[in-house]
Amino acid sequence: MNIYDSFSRHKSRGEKALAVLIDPDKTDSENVMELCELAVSSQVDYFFVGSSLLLNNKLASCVSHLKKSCNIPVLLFPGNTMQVCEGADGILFLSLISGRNAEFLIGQQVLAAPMLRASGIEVIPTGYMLIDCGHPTSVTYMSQTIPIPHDKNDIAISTALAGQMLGLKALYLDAGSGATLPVSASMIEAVNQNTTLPLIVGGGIRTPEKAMQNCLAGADIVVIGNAVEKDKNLISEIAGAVHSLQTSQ
Ligand code: 1GP
Repeated sequence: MNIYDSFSRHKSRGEKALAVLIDPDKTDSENVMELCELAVSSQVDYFFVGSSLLLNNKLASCVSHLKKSCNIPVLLFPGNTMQVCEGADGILFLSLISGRNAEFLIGQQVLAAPMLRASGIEVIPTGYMLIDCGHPTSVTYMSQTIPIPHDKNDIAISTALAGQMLGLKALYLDAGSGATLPVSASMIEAVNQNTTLPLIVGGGIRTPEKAMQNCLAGADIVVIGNAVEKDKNLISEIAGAVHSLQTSQ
């Protein structure tokens, strides 16, 4: 089964999944091994790897360490074309549909497409939607885009619908890494009720309760990054919460 099939299966069966986001700048080979052990024992479903800004040239080695250390699928979650590298299983091929910066809607994708075709990496076309979290984030600054207001569910629905109608295969609602205000359950529910694509939600999720609330609202895949960098034990707690919903639906 390819990765997108597994996304679709989460959606159709109501089986919720957890992705752990890894910032290569903040991870070394020892960290990766420890992280993989925890992730395997907690049955983490995916690793996402990337950042809106990388300061070191450690992406390829991070992906390679992850691949050597466990069998959890590794997906690139790139901030730009410099974060396309071979060795990953797949890539969230992001189009920043909440913004109006052509460079992140289609420009970076044009540059990456030939490399991706040659790499054989599984490409998952993803409508990426930034949601305001009350303060500027690295990704809003780096992409030079304005996020969707936190409480404007109608804009989120319309944007998600447009992404689906344009043929994108997944949607990602992101409040941004370290967001103080995560995407609201009501926005997740609104988008989920108006679209049929696998729905990924991340940004500022720090507790099993919030992860579970997002899943109950309709998120198929919950992403955690920042919180895990501070406390690795959260992986098993949040994975337990997310996966507990599989049997109860
Ligand atoms: C950010 O959705 C991811 O793009 C994860 O956010 O680091 O806040 O968990 P956190």
